Order: sequence, then structure tokens, then C-alpha cells
Amino acid sequence: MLSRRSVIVGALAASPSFRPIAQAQNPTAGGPGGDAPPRTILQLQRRNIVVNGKTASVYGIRQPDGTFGITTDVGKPFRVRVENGIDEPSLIHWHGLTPPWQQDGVPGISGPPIPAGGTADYDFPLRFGGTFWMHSHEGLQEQLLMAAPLIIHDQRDRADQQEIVVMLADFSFTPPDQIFADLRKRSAMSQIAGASPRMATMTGMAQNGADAARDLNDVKYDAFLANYRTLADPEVVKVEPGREVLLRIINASSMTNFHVELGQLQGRLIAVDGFPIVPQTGRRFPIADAQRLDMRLALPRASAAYPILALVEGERRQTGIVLSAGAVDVARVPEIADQPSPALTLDFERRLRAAAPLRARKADRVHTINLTGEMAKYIWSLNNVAWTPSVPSLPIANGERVELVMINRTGMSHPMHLHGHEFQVVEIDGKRFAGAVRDTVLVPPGRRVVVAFDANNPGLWAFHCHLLYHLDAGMFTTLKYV
Ligand SMILES: [Cu+2]
Repeated sequence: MLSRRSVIVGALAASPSFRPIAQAQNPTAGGPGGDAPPRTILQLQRRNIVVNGKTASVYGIRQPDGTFGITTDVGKPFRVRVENGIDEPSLIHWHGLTPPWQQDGVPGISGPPIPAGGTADYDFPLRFGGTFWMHSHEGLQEQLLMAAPLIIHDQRDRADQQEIVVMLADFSFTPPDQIFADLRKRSAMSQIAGASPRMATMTGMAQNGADAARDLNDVKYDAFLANYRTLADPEVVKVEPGREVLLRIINASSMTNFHVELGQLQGRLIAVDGFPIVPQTGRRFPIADAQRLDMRLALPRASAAYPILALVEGERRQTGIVLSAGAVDVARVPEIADQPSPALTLDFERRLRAAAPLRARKADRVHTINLTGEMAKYIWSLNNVAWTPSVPSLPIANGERVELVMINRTGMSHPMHLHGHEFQVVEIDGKRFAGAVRDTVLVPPGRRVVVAFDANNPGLWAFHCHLLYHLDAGMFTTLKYV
């Protein structure tokens, strides 16, 4: 893992086509005499949080006034300076946005990481609003909570409506490099034992059901966080009885899918990954790693406390916040649910319809991408190739309608994320439909999911599984066009 990372950086330094982000900017913007709006400063920092009664050193992305991440408006430029205040290189990806490719924040693809103590500037137009997020794409920093909300208001938002952002995360006291080493060791040992159900499903098309259910969570986490807190000491948000609030849920975890459980409240889901859908009402919604859900909640007139929970897929553990409407005592919410939640399926995805679908058009180009792996070495790959910088990019051309056919031939679900473009889910297991527009879609074991996008943002773009250790183990590739 370390060698792959240093290879990338080395290759970059030697390539004249990659320039530091700061140099990729318009040098006059915001300079002396310029009338550009001021930059928002984002500081990458070390900080302490308390989890399960113990202090943990994690990362954070904050403005000088302490605000995590950014809230801004559509149509405004995204003018940001990132100051790297940690003691190692870092680079921040604007998850779900469509910047020029050099500003996408993937080390070795978009540009080199920002050295410790260095800065990088960003300036690009915001084409659409919604709930997005930012996270480090360098090494395993995301596991140490180098992530923050990125909210873009647009005409869907109402100035008088209270907004509540909930950022979910998985947390371990074990250092990420150790987690990764343990995953590799455990895989090797189960190979020797020869009895792992996961192994059996790695070689061929996986079956749904019992085998898959055993493969839900690779990493055993110490805690699950909502806005950096557990249910032992949750964030309690004051809300007004009888009013409607907008809930923006961001799954910023490294490896975990959740079900959002609204309890007594009914949610009206209006967007996924920031993009509007034909609204869906319900009390429970799946959210895969890296995805977002925007929902409106109508609060009853009576005073009450309403836990908003996120149930870990396949486990009894849960996290969340509490909405406190009126004068109420907030009772302790258990961190363990009565029942384990089921695995995420595609049932919900299949019901979603884009409110603003892509224009109907035949694909100019189709890439079939098998999601593959070699469990004995904890190698994850695409079309049986674990990524290295020498892997050729998938070719596409500017102006094309592209379809990516993803077929999961492993025993685990993979949330697949495309950088720099929004895509539409257009097919599940052979059935075409005008599904949600998103940037991350879950492909469960044995399933086939097709997404379509318009190649309208030339450059070199990452496409990968968003599970952090799968990504780092090679489940990654690039698309390239000029
Ligand atoms: Cu994966």
C-alpha cells in the first residue's frame, strides 16, 4: 500500500502534465486589484474527540471560526484555500462536485498532495446545489475523520426552514494502517483454513442470502458516530413542534452502510446524493457508504424527543442524533438495537426516479466493469486488475453518452463512485428504468447495475469503490478524455 502511494507521487512529480493545484488557478483571481470574492479558508487539523470515554486524536476540516466544512450557494464560485496543518501530505476531494479535473483532489490523478504546511487554492463555478461532502483522498486519512459537510443551497431550500446536517462515521482506536494490515492477515489466514464462506464467493458469481450476509462488514469498529458523537452522548438538536425541518444525512464513514431509521416520524425524501428525486415517503431509508439523503420531516405539534438513528448494516449497533421538540426530557437511546438490521438491497434503488433525468439518448460507449477480488491477499480489483499508475484509463470521448455496466463478482457489496460527473442509474439486473441521478451507487454481490453519464467535463477522473480499504487495495481505475 505504501509503495503504491509513493509510486504515484513519484510518477506525478516527473510528469509535466500534472501541475500543483495552486498553479492551475487563474493567477489574477483575487490578486491585488482583483474584485473576486474572498476565499473561504479550510484548515486541515489534528484534534481530539472523546469516544466511549477515551480521548482519540483525529483529523478535522474546519474554517478558522471552527465551522466544519462549507455551506454556500449555487451560482457562487467555489473559492477555497486549503491549508494543510497536519504533519503529513494531504489532499481534499469535493465529493459529488464537478470541478475542472485538476481541482478534484485525488493525489496522483488530479495533482500532487499538499505538503505539510502547504496550501492549495480552488476556484470553480458551482453548477448545482445539494448535499455533498469533502474528504481526504490521501492514504487512509478518511478513517481518521478527515471529512466534513459541503452544503450548497439552491432554489429548493427555504430560508425559514431549519436544516439539520448529520454526518455519519465509523470509528476505531486502531490506527488505519494497522486495520489494513489486519485485514490482509485475516484474509490470508482464512485462505489457509480453507473454510471461509467469503472466499468461496470471491471466485465466482456470489449468491445472495446467507453467504453474502456474512460478508457485510470487514472491519470491527469501536464506535459509530453521528456528528462525531455516539448515542451515549448524542447531539440534541432543538426543533419547533409543528414545524417542518430539512434533514441532510451524509454517510462519511470509511467502510459502513447504514439504514436511517426515523422512528415515529415520517420522512419525505427529496434528494439522493444532492440530486432531486420524485419524492418518496417512509420511515427507513438505506444509505450506502459516501451517499447522502435529503428529507423533509414534519414534526407533530406535541412536545417530544425524536431519535434519528443510523443502523449499521447487518449489525445491532446504531448511532444517531436526537431532535428535541418543545420542553421534553431526552431519554437515553441504546447503542444496541433489538434486532440486527438487514443487508442493504437494491429494492429502494429500484423504486427511485430522478426528478430531472438525463435526456434520453442511446449510449455512444459502454464499458463493462466486473467488480473482482482476490480474498487471500485482500486484493480488490476491477476486471481482475488491481490498480497501479500504469493501468490504462478507460477511454471515452468528449460529448459521448457513456454507460458503465458494473457486475459484482465478489461476496461483498461495493458502493461505486465516479468523480467529476453525476450519473443516472438506468438499469438493474437487465431492467431499464429512469432511476436516480447520483454520484455513488451500491452494487451488491451478484448484481448488475448500469449507470449513464454525459462526458462533459474532460480530464482524468477516478472511478472506484468507496470502501476505503477496497479502494486502497486496488478497486480503482480512471477514465480519461480531452
Ligand atoms: Cu468495495
